[in-house]
Amino acid sequence: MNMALDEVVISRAIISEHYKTLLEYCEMDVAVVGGGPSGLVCAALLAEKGYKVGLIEKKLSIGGGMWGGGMMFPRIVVQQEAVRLLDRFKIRWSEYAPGYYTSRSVETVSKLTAAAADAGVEFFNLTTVEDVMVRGDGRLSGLVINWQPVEATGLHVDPLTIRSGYTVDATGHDAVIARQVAKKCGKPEIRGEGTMWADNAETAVVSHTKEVFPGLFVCGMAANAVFGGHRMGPVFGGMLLSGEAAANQVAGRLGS
Ligand code: 48F
Repeated sequence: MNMALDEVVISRAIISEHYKTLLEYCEMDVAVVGGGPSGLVCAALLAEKGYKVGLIEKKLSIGGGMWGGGMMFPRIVVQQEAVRLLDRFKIRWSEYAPGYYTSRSVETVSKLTAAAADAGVEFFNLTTVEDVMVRGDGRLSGLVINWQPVEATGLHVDPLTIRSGYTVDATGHDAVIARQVAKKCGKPEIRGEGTMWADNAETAVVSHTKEVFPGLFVCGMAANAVFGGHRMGPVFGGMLLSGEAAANQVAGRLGS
């Protein structure tokens, strides 16, 4: 026999489940800010290792700049070095020319997101990081968050603060967290992103993936924006590799 659905039970279920999650994630091992390709890979790999990882994304959807492929053609290009990561996340690809592999942007975002969810990453979408917590020890130890619609509509509503063992700035071209730390604490130096130069940018993004302030790592385009690296357009191997590099470095700090 079918039970009649009660609207209020539906409301209570949503409020009580997410309320529990919010309380639980007031403190977490790693906060990844930005749900683009680099943040998704970083979050998924850290959660797979057993860390408590929250992914904070200001938009409604996860996926950042990957959905649109190149100029709305929903395909991305990945170079040889990163094909193993496509395989790891069971993303189908085909070889276009030696060294150039393509995959579908929608499938790629979806499978990275599914892998992160399967690994236990908790998603906080529609949530903006608007400031950082740096206390007497001079270390980034937390994030000041608010609902994105509050920011978008300019409502005067005070935010809340969460604590994270490590933070990964995966906010893309804007490098929002690193810029906020630089503005408030005087470092790191933000050089700003360079011109289009795909080959150079793709190598640099991995070497620029590092801790730039105590407690703060940068990955993806945010890493190139901090260190003055170039942009690369719709070749995404560097984003995946940078997310992996950030995960390995953060895991190295957290230990087992
Ligand atoms: O831009 P994005 O996809 O970052 P990424 O991982 O990848 C870059 C590529 O998409 C592409 C490229 C490479 O080929 O050049 O641009 O470096 O995703 C960044 C995400 O961060 C979110 C933003 O909405 C986006 O989904 N974000 C930005 N600022 C905030 C934020 C913030 N203050 N709070 C929460 N999320």
